[in-house]
Amino acid sequence: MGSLADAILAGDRRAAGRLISLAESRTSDARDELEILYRHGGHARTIGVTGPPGAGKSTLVDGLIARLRARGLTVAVAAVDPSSPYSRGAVLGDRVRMMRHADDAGVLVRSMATRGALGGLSAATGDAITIFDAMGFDIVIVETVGVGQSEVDIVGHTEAVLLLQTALGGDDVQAIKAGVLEIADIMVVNKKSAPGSDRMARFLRESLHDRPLRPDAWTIPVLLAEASEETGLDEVIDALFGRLDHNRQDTHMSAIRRRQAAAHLTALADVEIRTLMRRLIAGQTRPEAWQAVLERRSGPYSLAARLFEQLR
Ligand SMILES: Nc1nc2c(ncn2[C@@H]2O[C@H](COP(=O)(O)OP(=O)(O)OP(=O)(O)O)[C@@H](O)[C@H]2O)c(=O)[nH]1
Ligand SMILES: [Mg+2]
Repeated sequence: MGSLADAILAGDRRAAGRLISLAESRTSDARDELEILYRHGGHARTIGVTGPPGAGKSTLVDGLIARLRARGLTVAVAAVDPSSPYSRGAVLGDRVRMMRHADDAGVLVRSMATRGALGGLSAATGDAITIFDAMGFDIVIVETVGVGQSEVDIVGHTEAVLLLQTALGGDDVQAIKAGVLEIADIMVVNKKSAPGSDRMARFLRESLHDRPLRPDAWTIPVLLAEASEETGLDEVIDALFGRLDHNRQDTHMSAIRRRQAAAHLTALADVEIRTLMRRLIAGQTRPEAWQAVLERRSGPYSLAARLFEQLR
């Protein structure tokens, strides 16, 4: 034990990739290594980038990498791939686009698998952050499609969340998932040359204005960008650093650290409980219990309750 962790601490990228794969399949081997690495971390600044499919998240992240590198900062990216075959091309596109950083030792991009683990994606994302942080990357970016609660869980691991929107596709504020809106620290209307972008930005600003002041007294900036043309990216970087500086005020930081730790802990515990439950269900060898459900003499409700009692 500890050999993978040692290699990773020495900067071995292949070892990092191996441990992420182990973490994704949630083998217990990963746990001890991650535990070691976690104790070496706590220095990386973490950024979440979320938004609807095709909003330009990867394009924006690519532009951010270049600017962060220009400031002398090292950057690791965990990109959560959508599992639907429909998005496969875009995912490949991610890799191609980010290839321009492929020879840069200060940049590491890793796709996170969405298949396989039992709802373990959020846990694995937290693990990837643990690994990149231990390797000494200054900035860790998590890219994930913002379509549901699981994505909100994923960005919960980060301390600054950038929400990308576009005026395309008829999206409007009402269509933006409330949970994602809750967690956004910076909003960017991307593809700003598209018709309706200004209206969209105004709409966002107005609805944010009507909301109560956040406990951390942070005012959410709404920016416009054209990621593919690299326009508006300096403003996005400034806003991001503004947010990170704001977080440095210790009262905010401790709340954020607690939220991040809670997100990771919840994700890990979720996986453990699910795995245990599946094992219990698979090992439910009393055929009469199944038979009763199949013949509708009893329901899955009482059976589930009984299994849960066993779990307790
Ligand atoms: N016109 C225009 N196109 C853009 C802009 N940003 C990205 N695109 C294009 O939009 C498409 C999707 O961009 P991606 O960066 O892959 O978007 P994404 O949000 O990462 O997509 P998923 O990860 O699949 O959800 C690509 O064809 C980009 O070239 C922009 O600012 N303007
Ligand atoms: Mg993408």
